[in-house]
Amino acid sequence: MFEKVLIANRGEIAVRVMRACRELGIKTVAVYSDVDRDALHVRFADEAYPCGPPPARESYLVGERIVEIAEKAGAQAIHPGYGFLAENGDFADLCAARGITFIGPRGDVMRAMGDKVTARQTMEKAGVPIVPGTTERLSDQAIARWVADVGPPVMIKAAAGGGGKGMRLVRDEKELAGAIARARSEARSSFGDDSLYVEKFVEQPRHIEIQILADAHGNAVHLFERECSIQRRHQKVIEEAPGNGISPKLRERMGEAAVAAAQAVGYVGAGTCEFLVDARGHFYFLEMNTRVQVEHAITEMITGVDIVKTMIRVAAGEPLGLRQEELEFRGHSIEARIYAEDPDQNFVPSPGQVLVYRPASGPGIRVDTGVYQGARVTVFYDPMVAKLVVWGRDRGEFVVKGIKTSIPFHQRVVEHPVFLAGRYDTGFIAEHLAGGRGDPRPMSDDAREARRVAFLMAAIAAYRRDKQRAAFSLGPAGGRAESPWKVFGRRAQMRGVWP
Ligand code: MV4
Repeated sequence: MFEKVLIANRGEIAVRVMRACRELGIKTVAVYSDVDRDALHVRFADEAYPCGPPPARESYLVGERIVEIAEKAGAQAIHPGYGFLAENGDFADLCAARGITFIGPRGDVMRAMGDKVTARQTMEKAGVPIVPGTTERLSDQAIARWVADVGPPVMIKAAAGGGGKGMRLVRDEKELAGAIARARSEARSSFGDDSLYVEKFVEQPRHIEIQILADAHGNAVHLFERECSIQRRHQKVIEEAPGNGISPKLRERMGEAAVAAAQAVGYVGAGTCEFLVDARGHFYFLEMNTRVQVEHAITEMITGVDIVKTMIRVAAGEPLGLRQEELEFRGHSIEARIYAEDPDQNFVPSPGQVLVYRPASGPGIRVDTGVYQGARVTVFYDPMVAKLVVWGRDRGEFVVKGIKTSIPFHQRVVEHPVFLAGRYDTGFIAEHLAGGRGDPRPMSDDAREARRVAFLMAAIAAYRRDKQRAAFSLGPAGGRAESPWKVFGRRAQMRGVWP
């Protein structure tokens, strides 16, 4: 096992990885930019080294400098967290060339999955169902021919893209030429690679992803699914595990597909296969994330498996020590991502000092955070400051209340009848939450009043649900008379990220 690991990240995930290291008896090394001198991850580490000026391009993304720090500090491995260098195959190669273990899959595996066309080819070969479409980079003419052949609606996607960037929906062939041109130029400027491919558009899809774990000895397992359909502009807002309405049979088939995907590429570490699931319950591979994800914690809550410790162990060459047959999940977990953004002002960033920080706590509640009372939130990095992760016996028991700041938005989501019923797809926010589209036009007074009335009704409905829990219990077990979530949830407050 490693004696010392460098964590090439900041915020809640750096703290999360350091906690795993500590539990494994490993010393931790932090790196920090000039604005992060007093950040939580620096306080949490055994040692810390500056890595450059505030912009990530000049600090957290400078692979060569990070490796030099690891060498100087005597770290045998680097954990990249998520974002920054986490899915950079060249950085993994650089680590390997310098004799440092990159905690994650090999560089060539990351590059193969990072290129969506190569990923689709690989998955098709492995027998994993992909979204119907092309598995080649196409010229404008070839795209036009394919669309003329199968007919709209289609999605034009960038091979170098992912996560919704450089993506265009075409519902009418008349829009095709313009969509291709825009997709190409966006891909060229965002990724320096304008190759495109086409997929059939999947209507009202749900985003279901499977967590996998694999070791260097050929063992691979899946840890069931997460549902991440509640997104705003391709940013996840709320995630759940298990997914809603996923039958044991579908779960098994998706899990087997994800394990086959991992084995096809010789994957080592923690990874996630993203699928779209359509209204008929057909599933299609979308992309593979070759890192630990923000939402890994909800899977940890329902399975009891520590994903971060496992990825460190397998990077050190240890066998997985988990067999698929012995894995099971219990209860239901939901994560709310707390962003330093004002949902009532079109989600503008809200940097400043955290004046009051009172996280929820208690049985079944986990808060992973990168801040503390008195910490400063800057505009330089991702605005996610904390994750509220909760566990309950079933989904009907679950009410999150009293998150006073960053997210009245979460309350609007979790109190919505469609959310409570678990019958939503990726269009939920746009369809059901006024202003959720990030509409730049201010709401009319009438619309605001209508929404106030809607909230009141939702609040009353929620109150009635609490009163008549048995009648409203949505999960299999039937609820208790009093929900613990109400009590603990109300304690969750994070007030005043003031400019
Ligand atoms: C799609 C799709 C429908 N059909 N592809 C968005 C992010 C990127 N990972 C893929 N995305 C989508 N690809 C086809 N062929 C719908 C989406 C999509 C979406 C997917 C998951 C979660 C939220 C979403 C919101 C809008 C669109």
